[in-house]
Amino acid sequence: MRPRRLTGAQIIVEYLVSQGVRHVAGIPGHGSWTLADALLDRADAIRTVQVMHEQSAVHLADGYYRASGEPMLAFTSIGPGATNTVIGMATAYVDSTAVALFTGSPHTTMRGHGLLQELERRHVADNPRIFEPVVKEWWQPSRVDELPFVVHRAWNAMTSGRPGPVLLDVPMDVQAEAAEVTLPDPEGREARGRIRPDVDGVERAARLLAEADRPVIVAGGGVISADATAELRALAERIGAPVVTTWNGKGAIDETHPLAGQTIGDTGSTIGNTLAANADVLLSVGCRFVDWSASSWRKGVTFAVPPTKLIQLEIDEREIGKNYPVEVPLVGDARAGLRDLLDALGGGEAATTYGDEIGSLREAWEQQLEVKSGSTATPMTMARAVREIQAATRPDAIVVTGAGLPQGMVKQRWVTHEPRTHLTSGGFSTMGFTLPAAIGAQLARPDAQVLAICGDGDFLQTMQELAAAAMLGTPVCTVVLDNSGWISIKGGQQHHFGRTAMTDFTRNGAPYSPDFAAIGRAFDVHTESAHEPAAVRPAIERALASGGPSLVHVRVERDLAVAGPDKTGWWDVPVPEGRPAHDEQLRGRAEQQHR
Ligand SMILES: Cc1ncc(C[n+]2csc(CCOP(=O)(O)OP(=O)(O)O)c2C)c(N)n1
Repeated sequence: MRPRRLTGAQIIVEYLVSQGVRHVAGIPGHGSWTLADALLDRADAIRTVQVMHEQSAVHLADGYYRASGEPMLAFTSIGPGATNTVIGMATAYVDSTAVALFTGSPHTTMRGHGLLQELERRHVADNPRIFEPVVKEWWQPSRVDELPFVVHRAWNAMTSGRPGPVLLDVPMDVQAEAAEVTLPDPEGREARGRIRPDVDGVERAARLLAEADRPVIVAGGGVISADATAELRALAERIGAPVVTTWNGKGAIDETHPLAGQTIGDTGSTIGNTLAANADVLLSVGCRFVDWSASSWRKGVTFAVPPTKLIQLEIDEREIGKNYPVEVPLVGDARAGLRDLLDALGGGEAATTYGDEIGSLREAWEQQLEVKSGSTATPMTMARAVREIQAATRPDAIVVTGAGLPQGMVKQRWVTHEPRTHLTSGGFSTMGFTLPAAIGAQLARPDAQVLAICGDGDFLQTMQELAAAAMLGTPVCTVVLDNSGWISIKGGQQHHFGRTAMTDFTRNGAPYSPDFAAIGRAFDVHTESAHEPAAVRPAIERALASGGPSLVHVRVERDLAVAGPDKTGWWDVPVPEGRPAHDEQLRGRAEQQHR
């Protein structure tokens, strides 16, 4: 490429264009005026999206990446705009999703002097250090001619190996100054190719799998981000192993496939937990074995490693052996590793001893689900609402959740058919994620039906993004499952402590909710209310048919006996003496795997 005279902001924007980035989202301020100005020049290639809170810009970019595998840029001004994004970056970091964040920074000539919105008492222009635990890498260039190097390093860091968010904190003068630079060609700078596990390990793993009576595959989010779902299914079919999934792994296999063992953990399925706990050989792919998926490592509830022998295929070597001892570590990319395992296994018949056990487990589980999902009561159960929402949508609809009962309910009861259609902040479980991430998913997949399934608490944290959806005309359907409170937290309190505090929304002793339908109308989006089971499906159908953004208000049952997903595993939360779950916690800990 020939040298060109470009400002710092132009270098960034031109690099985005060369990377094929089509959207940036954010809120400008004086700290990013130059970037906003440079974006104006490339409006032909990059669409700018205005959000109403910077947290949402990052969630939007995160949702875009989860839906498409393509990163985009979120941007803010200096100071408060930048710090507003920390929760979004933490969410992306914990779930290993690629998001690039640009923040404005004090002029290099003035930093440390206490510029408007500067954090400088411990170190000049100190904002990036707030982000240190939640970014893969961050840069604060001091000169414009550093930027060509910085942008390709940032892209490489974000997308290679285990993906994750990166931060570019760019001083205002560096954005504005110009230099004669040669833009890097992404072709020559990207870490292309896939890391393959070592051959010995692959052979040992293939032997173990071929000889297993009860092999189980546990698929995490790494399967989906590596686009390894075809290989996963082929391997499962080759060895006859059921596939169970973590929160972020949901979608790694069509949940109607005969080998789909569904989800695991405390709000998983009895199929998943029973199969995983009774495996003789477990192959994990791109999963971290966190407490929520592994029932706080209590032996025999979700996993029993050992005696189960674990083969751990994982791109990040630091995850190997972290939570369970491994029989065979396989450090590598999920897709490449699964292909290698398939090659090593060669042709042949599956020789497992499952018989019709998976089918029987599914039948029993479906009967259990029916109790809440088939309820005809009003107020309706959240389980019934989720069933009705699904009935109104296509099999490839994208569903987004962030926290609370809707997140667990969708994990447990939404039937996911395809990868990248179940998007959830699984690791950080972030209230406020749902709506902005759904807008991002819809931008990435304009033809898809995209549903943001929020609790009232989740929605109230970022509901202002109905304005973003309205301005964009993005046809996201926001469903507010309204139970007048933080009822997941209330349920946990009741279960563990035997009483509840601060979790109901009340006024004069009665449940309180804002008028969500009026909120929808106030933002001028298509609005529906559906408070009986039979009303939900037509309301969602009308909302989706409206062709624009919509809000569907659904009042759901608050009674804890039926409000949430079924508890299928175990979760360790410290409980003080004298509270009901205290002894159970101690017993659980005694049985817990020592890691
Ligand atoms: C940002 C953030 N704050 C607090 C929490 C803790 N938390 C988890 S779920 C939840 C309540 C969710 O309420 P809502 O969205 O109304 O769903 P519900 O469980 O009531 O159905 C809270 C407070 C969180 N996950 N994220």
